[in-house]
Amino acid sequence: MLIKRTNKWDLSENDVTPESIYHQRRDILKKLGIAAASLPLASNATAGIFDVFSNNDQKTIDNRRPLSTIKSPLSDPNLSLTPENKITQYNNFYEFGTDKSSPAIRAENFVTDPWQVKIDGLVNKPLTLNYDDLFSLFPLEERIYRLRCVEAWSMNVPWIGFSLSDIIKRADPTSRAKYVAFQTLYDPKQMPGQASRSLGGGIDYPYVEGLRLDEALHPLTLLSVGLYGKTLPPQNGAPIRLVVPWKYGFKSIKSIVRITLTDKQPPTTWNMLASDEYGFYANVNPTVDHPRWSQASERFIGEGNIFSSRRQPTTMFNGYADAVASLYKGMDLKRNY
Ligand SMILES: Nc1nc2c(c(=O)[nH]1)N[C@H]1C(S)=C(S)[C@@H](COP(=O)(O)O)O[C@H]1N2
Ligand SMILES: [Mo]
Repeated sequence: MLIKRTNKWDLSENDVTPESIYHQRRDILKKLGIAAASLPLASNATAGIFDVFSNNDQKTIDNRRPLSTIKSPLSDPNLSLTPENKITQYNNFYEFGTDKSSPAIRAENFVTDPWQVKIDGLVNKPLTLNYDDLFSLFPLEERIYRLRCVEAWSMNVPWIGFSLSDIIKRADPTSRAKYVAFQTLYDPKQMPGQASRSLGGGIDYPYVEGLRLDEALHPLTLLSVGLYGKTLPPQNGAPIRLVVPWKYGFKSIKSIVRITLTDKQPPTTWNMLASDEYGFYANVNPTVDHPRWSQASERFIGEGNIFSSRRQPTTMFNGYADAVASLYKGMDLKRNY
């Protein structure tokens, strides 16, 4: 490829794919009667054929726009990135079905513009952001973070966004504000999982999440509007989603329409569904197992086939202990899981 490499992710898929998979792909193409050389390997047109997570070849419409970003000291440039096609095709977004491959397919036509996010509750200056505000109100930073799902898999993602604290400060919380509640869009016409209990995993929608105010104001807590240099695909929570890198992935609520400052700990979706398995805090902690599986290690989703992804130890607060451990000083982290 003659593309100038300005970023890690400008590597062609060729470069990040082990030889064996590469040849396997050529074989599949041959069987299908497609000349390998005639197709760009990383294009959407071929993605379905090679999708190791699903066995259909439906395309997702890519309306993603490039975003320009500034560097952030909170980004970890040493993390090896999970390939973009895995971040965008192996998802948890139950509003679009419970299979990992469902969101990319079912969210294909999800409308994210126009969009509104309300910031209300215990604030002196309630505000409403429109779609364009999400990309223009604050400088967009790139933050390469670890993402650890409670299901014991992990990815490294180059998110784009701004600190949640920027928006909270603008709304000017009153002294009574102690927590922040988040809500995903409720639109069963667009989100089939909200219209069907079986498709949506039995969750009572809208999906809701919450943080303590000091967690919400921590600079690492990100509102993300993009990844891999472009706006978010719908399956990753377009147009705006939360990212709290030291907590299990389910805290990182997608497609947010409302952020409410409150004086009480807000109800959270997975905690309501199974409170003995999913707590309010949900801090990544290798010493506190899920009742049904160990949290001591995780399957890192990197290059290559998902089933041969390597296992690695899980670290306290997902590797962010130096930055966030002080938030939980004196707390029993086994009880407050
Ligand atoms: N609204 C909503 N937000 C959600 C979820 C969901 O089902 N609905 N799943 C969560 C879970 S369990 C994880 S691991 C992450 C996955 O984010 P990703 O698909 O961008 O990797 O989103 C979280 N946010
Ligand atoms: Mo998750």
